[in-house]
Amino acid sequence: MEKKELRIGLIGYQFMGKAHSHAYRDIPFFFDVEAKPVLKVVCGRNEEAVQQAAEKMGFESYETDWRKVVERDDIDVIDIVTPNNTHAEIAIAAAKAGKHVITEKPLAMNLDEAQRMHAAVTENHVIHMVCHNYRYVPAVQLAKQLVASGKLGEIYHFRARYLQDFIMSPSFPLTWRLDQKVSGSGALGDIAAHSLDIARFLVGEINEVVATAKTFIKERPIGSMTGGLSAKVSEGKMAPVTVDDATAIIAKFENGALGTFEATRFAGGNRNRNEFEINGEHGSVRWNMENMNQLEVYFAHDEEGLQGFRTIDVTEASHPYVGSYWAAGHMIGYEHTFIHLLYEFLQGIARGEQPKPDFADGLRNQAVLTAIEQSIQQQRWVNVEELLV
Ligand code: SOE
Repeated sequence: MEKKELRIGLIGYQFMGKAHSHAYRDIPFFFDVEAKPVLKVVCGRNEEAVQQAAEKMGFESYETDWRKVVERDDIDVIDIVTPNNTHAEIAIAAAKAGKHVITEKPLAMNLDEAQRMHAAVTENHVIHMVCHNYRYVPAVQLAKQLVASGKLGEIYHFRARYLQDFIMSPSFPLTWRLDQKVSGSGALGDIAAHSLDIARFLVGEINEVVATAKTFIKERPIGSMTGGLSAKVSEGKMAPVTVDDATAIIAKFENGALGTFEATRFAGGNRNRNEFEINGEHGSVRWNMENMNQLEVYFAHDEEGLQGFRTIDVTEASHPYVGSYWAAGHMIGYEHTFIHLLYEFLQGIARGEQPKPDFADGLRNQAVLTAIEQSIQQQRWVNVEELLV
């Protein structure tokens, strides 16, 4: 039987555009997906650049105005990989046009936008997702299985550090990622948001936070991103940095666990060290993105004298997702996290079932981010629930 097709309209084409379009191309190759993605149209404001991107990434056509993509009858899915200040307007228009919608993280710039986005997708009965791709690392999924099965018992600690260093040089320009009006926040929304999503996924809801933040370099030359995490200076003019370079958070979970989070772009030598450790009553797990196919586990009931952390290579056919690729011991990488997440998105659309993380998760994550921002400004503990009433 001919498979149903899902025609994709991708808004944006840089770092995340590459990750998403590559994933759509690989999904039918590795997974038995029930609806086949068709790369229909990619959109960007620079016509020459978007035309080149369309050719390279394999899209049938391109547009320079996202509204035209949303209006097109031959599009089923709007995939938003543009800077954060554009997510709300595009996602709400897409939902109103009856398109399924996925957006890069964080969902929105603030709680008001997140609430309006969540209302739009639910009122219009479309499938929605936020691209917190690290949930879809097989080792993180295995950690979830261990926590959910009760093997770790009651969870006491969730400890996360997301460490990067790409903006440490004072000559790294002021791009959209350092401009509050476009990004909403710095290390907080960009990388702590991932750790918070993993914390919610593995441990449960966070209901209270206290935090502090630092901006180490207060002004930079104006510039723009050039792909990946590279950027170029566009004018000699300096402008103030309006976001956090680093944020440190203490959190209380609803189930009694205690969380600590550090997110920084000033951790020299750490290119993308996204890591967490969970300590429970009967054991612990720890994971680090720079070694993403391994999960370290400790079980308190192991024989005395032989206790300690041991490392599981998460490459066995029985492990989540990996059986679809290669024989055990043959590693997968960063791009596969997008393949798994977007596979779940397409399956969700094909089956009419809402996959996770969705806009409800994005909204809750946004409430935690807002609570953290308030805590930083007001130097006090902030309750997350109170922001949502
Ligand atoms: C930059 O900090 C960045 O590209 C983030 O925006 C991504 O979400 C993260 O996965 C990698 O780093």
